[in-house]
Formats: sequence, structure tokens, C-alpha cells
Amino acid sequence: MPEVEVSREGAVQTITLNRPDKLNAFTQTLHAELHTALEQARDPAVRAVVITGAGRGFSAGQDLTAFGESGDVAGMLRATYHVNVLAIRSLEKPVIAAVNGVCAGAGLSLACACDLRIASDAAFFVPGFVGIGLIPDSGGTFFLQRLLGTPRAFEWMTSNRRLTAPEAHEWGLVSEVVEADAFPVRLAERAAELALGPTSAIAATKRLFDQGATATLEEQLEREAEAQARAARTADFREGVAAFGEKRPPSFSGS
Ligand code: LHQ
Repeated sequence: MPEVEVSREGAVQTITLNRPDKLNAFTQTLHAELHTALEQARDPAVRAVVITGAGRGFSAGQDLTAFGESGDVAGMLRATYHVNVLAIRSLEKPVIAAVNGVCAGAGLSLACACDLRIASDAAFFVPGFVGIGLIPDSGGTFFLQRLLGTPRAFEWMTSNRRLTAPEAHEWGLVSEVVEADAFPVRLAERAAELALGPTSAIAATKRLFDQGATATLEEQLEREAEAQARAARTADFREGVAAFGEKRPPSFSGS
């Protein structure tokens, strides 16, 4: 059984973490297969990516039975989690975390590395790390601080409190909560909607937000000007303007 399954529907690639008996906890194999799946997602024909989990988990983070305390933890993080978190950030298309269920530890960090999170009402979120005496790794401190603000992120990450999907929505951690039965359909609808968007402008928006986190206003204004000049040369911009003039919905090609 592969530990990561990949499927494609139109321009949407779905990546399913597939160790349901262990709530999709990360192993070396799962990391490697996730990396391959993220490489495949670079195909320009893919215009939106969904990451989800099989069974009742999104991911419970590191498989705690497949990790020895004498190991090279920093080296392991760099070679596995870091590579995949950076691969998600560098994908030039939107990546949705479809949080179908339990989301803990580095599984939570992975969800936060995505561009948006949609949760099933069966999902819940647990820091995990502090429960076993660790710090939030795999981008946890980076993303959660930005998503929630320092006070809330600090309090949550040091409490190990279990957050329900509606609470996560109230906090802005997820953009939407969907009834479990309706989750696959709503997700497919949202992913297809994003895949029909002006992908190169969406990718540039993603990059600009990432750069903006540490930029001065002057730097960011300059980056926006350069990115807008590129966007204004795309077929999608021409199509957008033509569709506006003709009072019809635009048909974007992504380029
Ligand atoms: C698991 C796990 C798991 C293995 C559930 N591993 N089997 C990076 C670098 C180096 C070192 C360590 O870590 C990291 C990054 C990290 O991610 S650290 C944080 C690791 N994650 C956690 O500490 C979470 C541990 N899991 C839990 O606290 C609970 O399982 C949660 C709250 C996620 C879910 O609770 P329940 O819904 O009650 O499910 P459960 O506990 O019954 O789990 C179901 C099965 O999954 C069970 O197996 P079994 O054979 O007994 O049915 C668990 O043992 C297994 N499982 N998480 N991380």
C-alpha cells in the first residue's frame, strides 16, 4: 500500500496521506512519497493541489514509534519536513489543506504551510508537540504566529488544547467548516474553482504574501510593481479585460 496516494481530476491534483490506522503519522516513506507527489504537482497542467488524509485523520504528526531519541533530529527535520514544507510554498499554484480529521503536531504545521485550510466538522486540531516536551517544528512557529498572532499562537502551542473545527474557524485558522458528509463535494467544488483561476496571478500573489512577511513597504511596493507588470503581459489579463468588456465570465488558461 502506498503511504501517499495521488489522483488527478481535471487540473486538480489530490494528494492523500495514507496511513489511516496511524492517523497518517509521518514515516520516512510517507515523507519521500509526499515529496514525489509535490514534484508531480509542478506540472503546469495542475492548477490547484489538495492535500488530505485517508480515514479519520489528516495527520497526527511524526510517527512516534518510528523515531529514536538518539537520532539526528535536526538532520531528520531538514531532510524530510523542511523539504516538503518548502516544496508547498514554492509551488506556483494554490495548495489547499483539506483537513478531514485529526490534525496534530507536524501534521498541523503541514496544514498551516498550505495556502488555505478547509475543515470537515469532524476535524480537530491539537498542538501535540508540547504534550511530549517538544517545540512546534516544521514551520509551526512561523505559520501559526502569522495566522493567529503571537499571543493566541503562544497560548495554544503551550497548552496542548484540543481545538474543534468551529473554534478553528472562529480563530481564522480555517477558512471554512463543512459537514463531514458534504466535505468531499464542497472540496472538489472549491479546488475546481481555484484551478479555473488566473493561476500565474494567484502564484504571484502567494509569493508576494510570503515575501511581504519580512519586507519594508518600499520593497513590497517595488515587488508589486514588477509582478503587476508581468501579470499585465499575460493572456489571462487580456482575457479578463475582454470578458469584462463583453459582460461574460472570463475563461482563464492559467498563463
Ligand atoms: C500514532 C500517532 C503518532 C504513531 C496517533 N505516531 N502513532 C519531529 C521531529 C522529531 C521528533 C518528533 O516529532 C516531530 C514532529 C511532531 O510531529 S511531534 C508531535 C507528534 N504527534 C503527537 O504527539 C500526537 C500524538 N497523538 C495523539 O496525541 C493522539 O493520537 C491524537 C490527539 C492525535 C488523536 O487522539 P485519538 O483520536 O484519541 O486517537 P488515538 O490516540 O487512539 O490514535 C489512533 C491510533 O493512531 C493509535 O494506534 P492504535 O494502534 O493504538 O490504534 C495511536 O497510537 C496512533 N497514533 N498518533 N504521532
